[in-house]
Amino acid sequence: MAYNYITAEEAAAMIKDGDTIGMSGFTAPGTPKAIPAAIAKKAEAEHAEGRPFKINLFTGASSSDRADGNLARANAINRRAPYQNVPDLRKRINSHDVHYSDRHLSEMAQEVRYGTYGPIDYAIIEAAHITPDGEIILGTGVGNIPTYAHLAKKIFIELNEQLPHELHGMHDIIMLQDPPHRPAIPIIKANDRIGSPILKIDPNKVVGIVKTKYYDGVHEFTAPDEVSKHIGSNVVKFLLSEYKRGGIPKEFLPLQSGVGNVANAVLYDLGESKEIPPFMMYTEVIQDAVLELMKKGKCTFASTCSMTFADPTEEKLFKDMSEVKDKILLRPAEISNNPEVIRRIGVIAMNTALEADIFGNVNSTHVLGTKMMNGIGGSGDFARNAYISIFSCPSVTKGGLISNIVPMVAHVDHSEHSVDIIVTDQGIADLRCKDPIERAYEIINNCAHPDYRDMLKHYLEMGKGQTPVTLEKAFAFHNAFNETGDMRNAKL
Ligand code: 0RQ
Repeated sequence: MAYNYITAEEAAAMIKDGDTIGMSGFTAPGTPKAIPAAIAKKAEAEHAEGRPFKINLFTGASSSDRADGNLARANAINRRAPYQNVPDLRKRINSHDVHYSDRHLSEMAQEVRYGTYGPIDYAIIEAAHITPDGEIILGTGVGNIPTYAHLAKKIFIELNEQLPHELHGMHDIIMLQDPPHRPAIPIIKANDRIGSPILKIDPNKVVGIVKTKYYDGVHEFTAPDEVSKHIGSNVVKFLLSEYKRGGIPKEFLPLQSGVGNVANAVLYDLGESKEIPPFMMYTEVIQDAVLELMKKGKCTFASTCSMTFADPTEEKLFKDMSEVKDKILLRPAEISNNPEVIRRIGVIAMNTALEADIFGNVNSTHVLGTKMMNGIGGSGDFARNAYISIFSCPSVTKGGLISNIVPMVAHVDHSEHSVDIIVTDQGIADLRCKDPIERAYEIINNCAHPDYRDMLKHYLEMGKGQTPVTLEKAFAFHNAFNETGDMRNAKL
C-alpha cells in the first residue's frame, strides 16, 4: 500500500492528552528521534493555553535526550516504564511529576500483552526500511517494539535515512507466545537465530511516515580513569582464576556486560588478556569496546538488544557493515534478557552497583535510599539468573565522603542470594560458599576502602545472630552523610 509521508509536527498533532505510546529502541539506538521532540513542543503549547497534556511512554529500556529529555523538560510524561537514564527525567521522577515504574526489562513485553499497562494507542517505530506490505528493517536497537507494534491501534514510522539497509539480516525478531502456550526458547548457543530478520506490521495501522536523518546520538566514551582501570583488571583477574581452576569450562561462557566506563574498562582488559580464550556475549547492550574485541577475534559473537555505539563509530560502521554483519544479532528485550535462556546457557553477568553492603546485598538504583538514579534495567534479569553474577563499583565516591561498601544498603535491588562476586578498585570478594560473617570479612578486607575498614569491622562485630545486623546502627553511614556530608563521621 502507499504510505502517507508527514512531518513530525503532523504526527504530534494527532496525539492526545492521556495517550499511551510504545516506542522502539533500547537506550538511544533505535529510539525515534523526531516525533518525541515534536510531542514535547505540542505539550508546551497546550500547557501555555492552560490545557493538560501528558502521555504515557513505554520503551525497551532508557531512550535518549531527544525523547525522554525533551518530553521531561516539557513535563509531558505521566507514566514511564521500564527504565530511564536522562537527568531531566530523573528530576521529574524524583519530584513526582512522572509516575515511574522501574521494571525488569525482560518482563515488560509480556505484562503489556496481558494488559497490565493498559491499551497502546500508538507505536512509534524507527526503521531503516519499510516495504509497502509492512515489512520493516529496524534500526540499531529493538526493545519491546514487536509487542508495541502488535498491540498499537495506530503506528508512526520514523524512516531514518542515516541507517544503512545492510542492517537487514542483523535482527532476530520474534514475539513470544504467552503462558500457558509458550514453548522452550530454542537458543542453545548465543548465536542461534530463532526469529525473523524483519518486523512484520499491519500496514493499515500506519498513519504516517516521518523521514529523519540522524545517528543515534551516543557520546564517545571518555578514557577509563584509574579507578575504572583497577576495577577492570580485578574483574579480569577473577575470571582468569576461575577459568584456571575449572570453574569456567575451557570453551568459556557467554558474558553479559552493563554499560558505562567500568564496563568498557573490563572489556578492554579482557581484550588484552592472552589467557582468556575467545568468547561470545549474551547481553542487552554492546558498546564500542565490543567492536574492538571483535576485530581482535576475542569476541566471536554478540547477542544483544542494542548496538550502543558512539556516533563516530556508527558513522564508520554504517559505511561498511561487513565486519559485524554475521557477528551480531539484535533481538527483542524479552529474548536478549530472557531469564530462562540466561540460566540455561550459563551467562557470566557483570553489572554495576551504587553501593553494596557487607553481607552482599546490592543497591543499583537509589542514591542514599531515596533518589532514583536510573532504574534496575536489565541488571536483575541477568544477575538473578546468571551462572556467576559479578557486581562492581568504586570503593568510595565523592573523594571518599561516601563509602560504597556500607553496613546495610539503603535500598535492595539484588539480594545477597543473587550476588556472587563483588569487585572494587581495592580487590575481589568471592561470596560463594560462605556464611554471612565470612562474606562480610571477605568484602571488608578485599573491597572496602582502607578508611572505612575498621568502622565496618566494628559494626560487624557488635551484632548477633547468623546475619549480625544491628538495626539501630545499620544506616549510620547514610545518616552521617546526610547530617555531616561525610560517612567517616558515622556514629557506631
Ligand atoms: O554522581 O553524576 O554526581 O558524579 O552516582 O555514579 O560511578 O558514575 O556510576 O555511571 O557507572 O552508573 C549503578 C547508576 C552506576 C548504573 C549505576 C553517584 C556518583 C555519580 C553515578 P555524579 P558512577 P555509573 C545495563 C544494565 C542499573 C541498571 C543496569 C545503573 C553517580 O550502572 O544504572 O545495571 N545500573 N543495567 O558520584 C551516592 C553512592 C553512590 C553515589 C555513586 N553509593 N551514594 N551517590 N554515586 N555511588 C544497561 C541497561 O539496563 C539498559
